[in-house]
Amino acid sequence: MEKLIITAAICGAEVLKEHNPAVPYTVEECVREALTAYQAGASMIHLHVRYDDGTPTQDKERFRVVMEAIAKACPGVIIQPSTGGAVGMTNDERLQATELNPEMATLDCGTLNFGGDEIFQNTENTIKYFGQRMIERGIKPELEVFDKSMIEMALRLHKKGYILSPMHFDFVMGVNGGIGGSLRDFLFLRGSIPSDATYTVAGLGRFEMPLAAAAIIDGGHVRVGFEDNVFLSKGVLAKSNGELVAKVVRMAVELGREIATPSEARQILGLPKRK
Ligand code: KMH
Ligand code: ZN
Repeated sequence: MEKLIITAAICGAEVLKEHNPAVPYTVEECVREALTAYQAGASMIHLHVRYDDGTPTQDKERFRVVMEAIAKACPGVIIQPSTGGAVGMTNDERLQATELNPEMATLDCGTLNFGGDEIFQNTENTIKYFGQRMIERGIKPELEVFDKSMIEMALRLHKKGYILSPMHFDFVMGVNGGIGGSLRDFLFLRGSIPSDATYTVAGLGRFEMPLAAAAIIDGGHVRVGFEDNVFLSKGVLAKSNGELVAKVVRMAVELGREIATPSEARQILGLPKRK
């Protein structure tokens, strides 16, 4: 079985210090959180950026500063900026980090009810536009799917040439408005992707660790972090993203799955070698 790629989604756009005081907003806090995750075994950082007051932004310069600082602190780590941003942002606002030519970026594959009156909008044309941009710039998309229908969309746009093989999916499970977080739902998604595709699973809240266990056993990969879950166990806040990564590492070790280094993760995902 391939080694396990652990992604840390350290920050998100919605989670606040009110939910967990360790949620990072400033550049220094982002570096601190990325470093705890990297030292614990994460080979990839899924990154949103915020202004110092916690307001989400997709500002290119903010991304540049945070990405450079994380790259310096965590040599070799794969940095995967979000093109999802936050609800209500325009496409071009969301795409700014692609101008920095990251190795990877997220590509959200459908529209989602996001609670209350909020809609996370990704029309077919938006997905095509983002896919085309990533092909032009040699960025490997992580295909964020919040439901089975979004896998169908990704496969359709793959056939039309907007997404290249081998595809890499992120099953984001248990989001209000998306698919649930049960093992049955996981198997449904997992059985719906092409045989040459890779996947990671990001379970929201209480679904995070059970779905991590399922992916570890299945040969998939795992995403954890404050974007998805702020608790280490029921009622116990994680002190850092690193604590969540360390828990996944312990589970993987117990289940006999080795952890991928960043360069091994690049190989598994078919990314070009970097230092
Ligand atoms: N913050 C959500 C609206 C992504 O990073 O691509 C979108 C999101 C997905 O987090
Ligand atoms: Zn995200």
